[in-house]
Amino acid sequence: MENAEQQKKVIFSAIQPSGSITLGNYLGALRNWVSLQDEYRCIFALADLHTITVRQEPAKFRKNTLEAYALLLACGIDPEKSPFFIQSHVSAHAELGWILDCYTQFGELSRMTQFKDKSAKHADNVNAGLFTYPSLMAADILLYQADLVPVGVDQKQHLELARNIADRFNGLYSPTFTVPDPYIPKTGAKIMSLQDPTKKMSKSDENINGCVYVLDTPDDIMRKFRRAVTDSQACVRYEEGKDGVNNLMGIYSCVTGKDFASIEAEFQGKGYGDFKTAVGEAVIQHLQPVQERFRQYIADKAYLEKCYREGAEKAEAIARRTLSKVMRKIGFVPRG
Ligand code: ATP
Ligand code: LTN
Repeated sequence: MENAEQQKKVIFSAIQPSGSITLGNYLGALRNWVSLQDEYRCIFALADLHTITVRQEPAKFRKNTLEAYALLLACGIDPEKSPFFIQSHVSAHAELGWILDCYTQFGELSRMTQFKDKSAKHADNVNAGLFTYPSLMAADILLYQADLVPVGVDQKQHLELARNIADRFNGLYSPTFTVPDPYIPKTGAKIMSLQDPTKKMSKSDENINGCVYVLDTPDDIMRKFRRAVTDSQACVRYEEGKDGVNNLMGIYSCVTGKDFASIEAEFQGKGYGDFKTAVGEAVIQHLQPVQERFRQYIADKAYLEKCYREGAEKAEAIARRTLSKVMRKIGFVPRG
């Protein structure tokens, strides 16, 4: 039994508690995490150290973190199966993050599109952390010797950098890190904003109508879908250039399991009004049990604390082992 567990591949992933969790996070990432928990040895984290690369209001940051923790449990993360912790509770992340900064090139970081996007968006606070964010992300992954990292397609570039850093370190010293592969789901890989379907749905978007939150009320969800931007063709068909409709079809497909051909057949001869209402209803129905479980978890602070404390203890044991190995190879004097 123990051996079978050891032979499973390791999965690591994380999400930032930078705001309320969106339907994009849920369909693109969280739902997949849940389904991977039996087949793999999974470790999950809330990447709160990453979150402070954008200025946070302390009380709200704390609340977002606890809510995200409870919501992930509500989505089906099982802390008995998969250690689930808060990144700042395991200091090895910050330590290896610094070390890997010294093995990452300025030029590599300059090419990261998320840095370019976020620095344009927060032009008044283009801090060094925003720039070196991908080496901290590499540290998250490499500490656990992860084989696979499930992420949305927006994180692929960061993952490639993590692979390069791992390869470089292994080449300079000796094999130390497992070189991780991305694990990108086919459906739901990128859910777009309902207001600007050329941009991804993002929890830190200022336009809240573009973004459906997992904890939105049914009325809010319906209102946002009814207002979703489409086109002037009034025809439910998946086609290049129909970004708004394609996105709604993607969402509908994700929550109902129907493929695009059957969705097109279902709405043949119907207008966008009917289609948007159907998508809204399907999403509301899909999220309802998650919302119910969330209310139970968030009311039980003692249970939440027990879970994240135990998660950090389990994660720490693995992370320390990797960090010690790295430090020994570099030539740091052990404290003894
Ligand atoms: P922020 O707005 O703070 O950048 P975010 O909503 O983009 O946040 P992250 O915390 O960066 O979310 O991402 C968490 C996970 O959700 C990642 O695996 C990411 O790939 C995935 N994800 C984020 N947005 C989407 C989306 N619109 N569609 C599919 N997956 C997404
Ligand atoms: N950068 C990711 C969140 C994140 C992550 C990670 C994902 C931080 N550390 C490690 C996978 C593995 C994001 O913004 N989506």
